[in-house]
Formats: sequence, structure tokens, C-alpha cells
Amino acid sequence: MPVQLRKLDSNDADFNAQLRAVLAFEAAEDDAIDRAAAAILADVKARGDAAVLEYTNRYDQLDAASVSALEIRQDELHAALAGLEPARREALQVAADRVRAYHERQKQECGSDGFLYTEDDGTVLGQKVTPLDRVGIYVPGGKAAYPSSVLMNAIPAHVAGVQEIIMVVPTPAGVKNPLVLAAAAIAGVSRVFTIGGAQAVGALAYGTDIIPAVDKIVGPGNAYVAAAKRRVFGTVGIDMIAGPSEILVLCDGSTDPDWVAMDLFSQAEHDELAQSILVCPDADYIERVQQSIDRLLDDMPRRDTIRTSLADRGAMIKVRDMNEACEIANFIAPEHLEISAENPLQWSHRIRHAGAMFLGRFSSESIGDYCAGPNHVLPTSRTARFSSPLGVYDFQKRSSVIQVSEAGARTLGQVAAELAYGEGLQAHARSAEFRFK
Ligand code: HSO
Ligand code: ZN
Repeated sequence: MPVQLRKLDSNDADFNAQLRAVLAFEAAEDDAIDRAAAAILADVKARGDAAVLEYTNRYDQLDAASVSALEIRQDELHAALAGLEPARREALQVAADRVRAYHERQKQECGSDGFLYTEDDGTVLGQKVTPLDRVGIYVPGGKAAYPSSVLMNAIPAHVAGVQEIIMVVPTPAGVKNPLVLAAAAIAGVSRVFTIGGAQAVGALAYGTDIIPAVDKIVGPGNAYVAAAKRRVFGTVGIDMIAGPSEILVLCDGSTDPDWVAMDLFSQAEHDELAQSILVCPDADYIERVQQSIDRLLDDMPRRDTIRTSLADRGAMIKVRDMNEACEIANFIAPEHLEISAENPLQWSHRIRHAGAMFLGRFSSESIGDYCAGPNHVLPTSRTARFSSPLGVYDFQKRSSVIQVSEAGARTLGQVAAELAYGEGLQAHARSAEFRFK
């Protein structure tokens, strides 16, 4: 059964409205789910391990005797790694090494050392960068259990210098994913618990006797996990609430249309709600990509998911030229942007908003998903306008450093006191004045 993607043309009078309709996505904020998550969190906060154990046994069909029994020890993680088929083990190792190398570079170049400078009168000012002490990584256990995401979440934390990385992964009916365990072994995860859902988020946020409270929780999860993460934000940090994954391909018409079709599939196979869009100035080429889609789709094991995603959320947009294609990309601010063109660098200079840019026809998003090195946890749903890929900086924080010299206490103290009187804050003013009067 073929699938027709929606076709848009930037020349149409109501193009902007059509484009907004394509992009519209209402995150299902379900009150019932939010209330259920809130109740579980409150129970975990009140009863700790007993509540975590009850929910886990109930929802994951287990009969563990204690939360300790839900911990997977390091030797089991390493056994999972050793048990992998050699080619897969090697691939996992190569991916981990490349992700680590990229994030090491990010650590060096994003100011992890902070700074200090001294003013003429001896006052010293600076910024100190420190890693978080302990973070939690949520790994989904259902249809979207991605070992590559274990690497992408844990490695930057490890590179940032986080001392303890606690991973949680639900194991319905006790089924453990060996590749997920192996990835945890490679990525430097400290402890793993087979718990999930809102109860896992609660355990990580509040801590129990057995599960240590963390400072930040990262990683994707289902609607209950998302609701629980929203609710514990403030008690702990969170990374983001990710929406469905997206790809935008800007193509000048010079790439094999089969390649582009498969790139659109690669995002669509994640989820019925995933979004794949092609933007191209050449109407004939758009038609050829549609033909490739028709020819290639039936061979895909996940064709049903791909078909639904492309039919409901996919689009092909005919534009005047590549300049206009870049403007549309900036408006969409896609999670993944492929610039499949003869001179991708030239066009990339025009792009301001994209989670990750894949330049040139050889850069498939899938290579970035696994092993190019940059992180695959990226801002979705147009949030690339204001946020960045998950990185080492998400596992660090900054403290300001102020050391006022005796001379500085006079000059700066006068300024401070003047402003404090202006705000009616006598103690502030006197506190500054004591040091020079
Ligand atoms: N494209 C996904 C990441 C992923 N793909 C994991 C395969 N495995 C979101 O960026
Ligand atoms: Zn992917």
C-alpha cells in the first residue's frame, strides 16, 4: 500500500498556514496520567523502597523481595558485554569511543576550567565550573529501548566528571536487554536498577534507603515518566521533555532519491508521531523521491509505523530556491537537518536553528544517531530555537567567585551602599560601609 506525503508549494498564497498545520503537534497532556504520576511520586516520597517495590512488582510483573534484588551488579553488566556477538561488541565499542572523544573535545572547548581575573585594586572575580555529584539516567524498557541512548546520556556525564551515574531501566516480566546492559558497562554507569515509570523518577528525585537521590534526571520515557519529570523539576534538574523525533532534509536535487527516501524512513520508523520533511526547489526531484518511497516502503519491516508517520506528519515542500529552503529550515528549527546538496557548507552558514546539521549527501542522520560522535539527544518540536544538544555542559554548573580587596571594599562599597539606600535596604548599606568607614 503506497503512501502519499502531503505536498506543499511555497508559492501558494496560504503556504504559511499550511506549513504551520504540518508542524502543529499537541503534546498529549493527559490529566489522568499527570494525576497518576503525582500519586505515585507522593507515595514513593512517603514510603520509599516499599512503594518502589510494590509499583515495580505490579507494573512490571515481577515478584522481587526487595529493591536490592532489583539492582544489576557490575559483573552482570560486564558479562552482558562479554556475551555480545563480536561484531556487535566491536561496533558498540567504536561508537562509545567516538562519542567519548567528541565530548572530551566539548569539555575542553566549552570552558570547563572556568576563569579568574584580577582588577587593578586586587579584587579577583571569576567563574568556577564543577560537575554535578550524582545523576540519574532513565532508559526506557519498552518498544524504544536504545542502547545508543545509554551511551549518549551516560558518556557526557562521565566526561563532565560526575562521580555517580545511576541508571534505571524497567524490565517488564524480568526481560533484560543485553545490549542496554553492555552499553551501561562501556559508558561508565555506576549502578543500575531495574525500575521504571514514575516510581523510578520518584526514587531518583527523593532517594530511598537503597536508591540514592540524584541531582539531575536525564533520558526519555513514556507519558508517566514525562509527567513525573515535570513534577520533580526543582527538586532535581531535568534535561528536557522530548517530543517525537524529526528530520528535515534540504536537498538541491543532486542526491540519489533512494538515499533521501531512506533518510525520511529512518526517522519515521521510530514512531507514528515522528516527522520527516523534504524541502527542495526541484518539483521533478520531489516526484522521484515519492517514487522511491513507493518502491522501497514495502520491504521495510517497520513499514506500518513508517507509513502512518509519513501519511500523518510527513511533507514535501517545493521552494523557489535553496535560499528559501534555508529560511524555512530556520523557521522549523528541526531536531535533525540534512543539507543534501553540492555545496552544503555554503548553505549551512545560513542556518541558525537546528539541533544537529548533517552536511553533504554522505552524512546520513543514522550515522549521527549511533557513532559520528556528537550527541543524538537533541531539542525537538522547534525548541532548537533556544536550546542545544545534550552535552557535557548539562552535567556541569557554574559558581561565581568574588574576592574583594581592601581597596575594592571602599570603591565598590560606596557604589553598593548608594544603591542599597536607594532600595531602602539599610542592612545592605551598612554591611558594605562597615568595611571602609
Ligand atoms: N533518532 C533518534 C536517536 C536514535 N536513533 C536512537 C536510533 N537509535 C533521536 O535522535
Ligand atoms: Zn534515529
